[in-house]
Amino acid sequence: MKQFTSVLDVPDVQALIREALALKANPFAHQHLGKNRTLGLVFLNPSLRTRMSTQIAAQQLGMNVITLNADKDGWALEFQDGAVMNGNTVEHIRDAAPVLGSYCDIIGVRCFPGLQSREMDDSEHIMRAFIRHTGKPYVSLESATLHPLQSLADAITLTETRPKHRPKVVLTWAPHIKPIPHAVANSFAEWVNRLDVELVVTHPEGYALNPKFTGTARVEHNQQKALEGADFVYVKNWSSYSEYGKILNQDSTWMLTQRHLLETNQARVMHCLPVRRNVELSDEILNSPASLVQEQARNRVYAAQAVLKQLLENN
Ligand code: AN0
Ligand code: CP
Repeated sequence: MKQFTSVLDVPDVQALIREALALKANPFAHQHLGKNRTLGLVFLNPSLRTRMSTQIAAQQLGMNVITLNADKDGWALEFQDGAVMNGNTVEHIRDAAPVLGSYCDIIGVRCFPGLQSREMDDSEHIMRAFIRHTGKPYVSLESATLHPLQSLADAITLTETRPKHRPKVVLTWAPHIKPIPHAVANSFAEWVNRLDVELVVTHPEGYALNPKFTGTARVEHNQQKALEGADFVYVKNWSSYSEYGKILNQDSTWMLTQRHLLETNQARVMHCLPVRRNVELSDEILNSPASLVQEQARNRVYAAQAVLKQLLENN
């Protein structure tokens, strides 16, 4: 593995999950691997979990870590080829990225979508520019369309808590006050489709995700019907994909509450965090044993560690 941008980069998903669980049991077993190697983390957007868990993961492998908050501390970057840079951008990615590549052995970048142009966001032009011009192994810290480290942590959490039968997993849209990227939902669907589970996606009309990522998942517009018999409910907001980046619906009946769980199979509830309490998900669920959100966040460390370990071993 030379890059980790999507489940498609992973040769064996089950082996990666097993690797993460082994690291969770013994996090300091490979401290020699990262000796004298540097991980550079570049954040074009905010982060709590991705920033800290990836740093801890790298340190547990013996790596050095440097973080650049490129949205605040770095020069404003230009990504357009041939741009006449007489505006607000100060440095071109063609100049900045090779510098990062010369300082670091592995590069991680967080680059949210602009949610203005679907074509631009779908092209992943920012991520692709970093990969191309740093020339180093790359780990996505959430790109315009996918958040694979989150999904790997979610797959680890599902594996740890999975019942004996083939579980039903429901990805449900929830309300939000801001236009939110599709990356977490796309990525969750893409990864869960690789596990031996039944995946159902539920959302109001107008919120269909890109089928490139949801694949064979069944779509059910009636949320209550979708939730029947669910073993896991993954709650997430996303903006419209067809009316790109727009908020079409803020119907608060879609907020997940205890009432929504009545017909489930005592479902465990998941969310990637940060969560808007009492907008996306009710306090009563988040404060109850049904919630898996802290387990998911903890597994971010071992997801990142398994990925970094493979990148160190193979490059
Ligand atoms: C981001 C998103 O949904 O992509 C980051 C989640 C990890 N969430 C928000 O912007 C609230
Ligand atoms: N879940 C997640 O990626 O959180 P952060 O945005 O805080 O990194």
